[in-house]
Amino acid sequence: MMRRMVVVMNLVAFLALGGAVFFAVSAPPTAAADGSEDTVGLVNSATGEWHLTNEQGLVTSFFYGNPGDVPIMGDWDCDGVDTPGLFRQLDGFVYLRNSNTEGIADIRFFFGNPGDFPLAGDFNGDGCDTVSIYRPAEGRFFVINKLGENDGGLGAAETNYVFGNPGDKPFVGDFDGDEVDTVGLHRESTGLVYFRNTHTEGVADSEFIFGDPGDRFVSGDWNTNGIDSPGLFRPASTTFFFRFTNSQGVADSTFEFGSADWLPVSGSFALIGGTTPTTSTTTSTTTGTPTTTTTMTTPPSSAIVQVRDNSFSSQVVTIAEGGTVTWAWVGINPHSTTSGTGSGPGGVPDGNWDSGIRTGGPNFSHSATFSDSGTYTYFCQVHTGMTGTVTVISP
Ligand SMILES: [Ca+2]
Ligand SMILES: [Ca+2]
Ligand SMILES: [Ca+2]
Ligand SMILES: [Ca+2]
Repeated sequence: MMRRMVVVMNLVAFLALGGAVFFAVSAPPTAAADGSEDTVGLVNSATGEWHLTNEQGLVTSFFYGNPGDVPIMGDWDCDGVDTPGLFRQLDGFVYLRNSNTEGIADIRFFFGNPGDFPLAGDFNGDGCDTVSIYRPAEGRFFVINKLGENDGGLGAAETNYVFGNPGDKPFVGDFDGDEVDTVGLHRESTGLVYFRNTHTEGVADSEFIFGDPGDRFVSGDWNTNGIDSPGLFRPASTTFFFRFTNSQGVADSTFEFGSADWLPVSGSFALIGGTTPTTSTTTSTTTGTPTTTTTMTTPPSSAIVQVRDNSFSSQVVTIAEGGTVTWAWVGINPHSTTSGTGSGPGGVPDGNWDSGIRTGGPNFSHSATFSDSGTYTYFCQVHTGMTGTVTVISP
């Protein structure tokens, strides 16, 4: 999708020579912690309605929770899919669900005090997200690496430390790509973003300005390089702004969606299909002028597919006619991306593209440009069952 365009620009420069060619990338791609692109969602906390987007920009909606609950997203059951959680600030109760569907909580427990702010993340890098809290009155984070159960209390935090200034809004992400989530803070009054890369007390490891006063912050891996970076939901224009690096600068991509009073969430939701996003009639928080706009989605001009041990991720990508797909080797085993049917040694190449069998971990990429619309299947010549599809759409 659009969010991927900038990261492949340096790769695309190689492709200007034309066709499917081999090249070593100068900066090796890194596997995302959960192996897929993060997307955003919006929660109407007045009604408990969730609206989650997928990598094609389509929206899935369902109800979960009660009015006023604070929404979070995390991978509570360690299957790589982020699903809803709610924190009821009145009593410190946590309600987690393991699927992106309507239904009751799968996990319930309490943690923290009334007024605490919930945080979801993988704070110890074990592949499972847990719920921790930020206590604004003390500027203190309380981190715990397990979930509670059966309406019980969770006990004391494993780590706690002071970071940041009172009034700033906390967020969670893996800002250095070590697969451990740490915390940051966003100052809504100035757009200051600052974070730490360890769960220890100290000054910010990085700080920069992104966004305008009043923007609502989310973090995520928008370009699947394994590093989380800022996103913002701007209520006045119901638009998300994404930056792909943790540095000062303008947005690398935008996405218009939702309603001004909704709260942003982010994650890897594994949703297929959905409806075209729309923005609803809203009263701008800055001018009071009602505005109505509708957003059309268009296919992206490029996509990156991770070549993993042993799968292509995402297995199905959609791009616009004339676009480019880049396969980035992140696994250790030898693999190929070979157009054709079947898979493994029994696969039948059709000659559209073939990387050949390559080893070398994250030092390899192979790209192909698609000038005609259609559905293209491909496979790994080594591993039976390792297949993928590229769908090319006329703009
Ligand atoms: Ca999950
Ligand atoms: Ca964890
Ligand atoms: Ca980290
Ligand atoms: Ca990233």
